[in-house]
Amino acid sequence: MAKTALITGILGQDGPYLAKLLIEKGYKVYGLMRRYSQPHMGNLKFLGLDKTVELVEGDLTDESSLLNLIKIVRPSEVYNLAAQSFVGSSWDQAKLTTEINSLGVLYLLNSIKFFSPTTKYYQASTSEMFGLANDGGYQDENTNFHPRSPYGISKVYSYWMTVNFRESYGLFTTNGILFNHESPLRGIQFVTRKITDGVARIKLGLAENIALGNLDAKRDWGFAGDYVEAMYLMMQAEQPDDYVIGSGETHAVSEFVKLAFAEIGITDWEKYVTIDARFKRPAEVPHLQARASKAETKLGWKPKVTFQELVKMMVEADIKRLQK
Ligand code: NAP
Ligand code: F7E
Repeated sequence: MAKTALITGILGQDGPYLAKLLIEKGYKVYGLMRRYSQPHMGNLKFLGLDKTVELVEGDLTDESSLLNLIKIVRPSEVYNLAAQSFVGSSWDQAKLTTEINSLGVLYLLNSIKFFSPTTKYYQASTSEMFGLANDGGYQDENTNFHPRSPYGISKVYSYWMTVNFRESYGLFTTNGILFNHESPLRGIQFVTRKITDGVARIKLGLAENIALGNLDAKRDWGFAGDYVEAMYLMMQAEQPDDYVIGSGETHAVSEFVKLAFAEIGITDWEKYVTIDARFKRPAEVPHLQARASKAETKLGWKPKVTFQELVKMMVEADIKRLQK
C-alpha cells in the first residue's frame, strides 16, 4: 500500500517542495490549509501540484480539527510545516505566534497519540532557537538555545514537546533544526525574496531602490528544495532523532544584496539601497552558521545548491515572474 503523508503549511514555501518530493516517491499527499474564501494556490501551481495534492481544511489553533483529521486520515507520516514563521511580526503578534507554533504542535502531537500512534511526526524546528548562542561560531545539536524573538521562543517549546512525546510515549517524533532556506517560492517579506524581487523591479524600471534594515546580520542560507530531502530522510531513519540542517557557510545580508545586484550588472549597489529603521528588530540574531555533520554522517545528507546559485535562481525567477 502507498504511504500517506499529511503536510501542514502546504501553501507556504516548503510545503510544495516537500509534496513534490513525496509524490515522486509514490506517496499520497494530503495538504492542510486554513479556510479561505479564496485560497492562494500560487506556490503549488508553480510546481505543478495544484491538482495532485489533496487539500484538507483545518487550523493549528483548532484542536478538534486536528483530532478529526488524524482520526480520519491516519497518515503514515505528518510533516508539521505550518507556522507563523515571520520573525519580524512575532513581537507584535506574540500570542498568535505562540498559539500556532507552540500550542498547535501540542494539539497535533496529542491527536497522533490518541488516534494514530504509529504515525511518524516531523517538527519544523529552527536555527532561530539558537539565537545568540554559538560554539566557536557554529551551532549544532549540542549548542544551547538562546532565542531572541517570540518566534524563536515559541519554537523552543515545540522542539521540547516533540522530544517529550518521543521520550514519554515512544512515538516516532523528530526535529529538523533547519537553518534559513530560500527559493523562488519564499514569502516576499523575508529578506532574500525582498531583495531579489526589488532587484528584478529595478532592472525592469519598476522601482528605484530597496529599503532594508540590518545589513550586517549573518545567515546560513540554503535552497529549500535541498532541505526538504533532509526532512524526508529523517523520517526514514531507523530511530527518531533531532538534526541540524544547514550549509555550513555564513553570509551577511549585504553579501546577498551585492550578489543579487551583480546578477543584473550593477556593482555600485549601495546607491540603490536605503536603510529604514522599521525593518530592524528589537533583538537581532547576529550570526548563524550550521555544523550539520550529524546529518551528513547519519542520513547521508548534503546540500547541493550553492549560495551563489541560489541568489541567481531567485533573481532570474523574479525577473521572469514580473515580465509575465
Ligand atoms: P511559510 O512559507 O511561512 O509557510 C507556513 C505555512 O503555515 C503557511 O502556508 C501558512 O498558511 C501556514 N499556517 C500558518 N498558520 C497556520 C494555522 N494556524 N493553521 C494552519 N496553517 C497555518 O514557511 P516556510 O518557509 O515554508 O517554513 C516551513 C516551516 O519551517 C515553518 O514552520 C517555519 O517556521 C519553519 N522553518 C523555516 C525556515 C526557513 O528558512 N524557511 C527555517 C527553519 C524553520 P497561510 O498560507 O494561510 O498563511
Ligand atoms: O531575516 C535581516 C533581518 O526575515 C534575515 C524564517 O524563515 O529563517 C527565517 O527567519 C535577516 C535578519 O529571516 C531586512 O534582521 C535586514 O537578520 O529573511 P528574514 P529570519 O529572521 O532569519 C529562520 C531560520 C526561520 O525559522 C524563520 O521562520 O535579514 N534584514 N533587512 C531584514 N529582514 C527582513 N525580513 N526584511 C528586511 O528589510
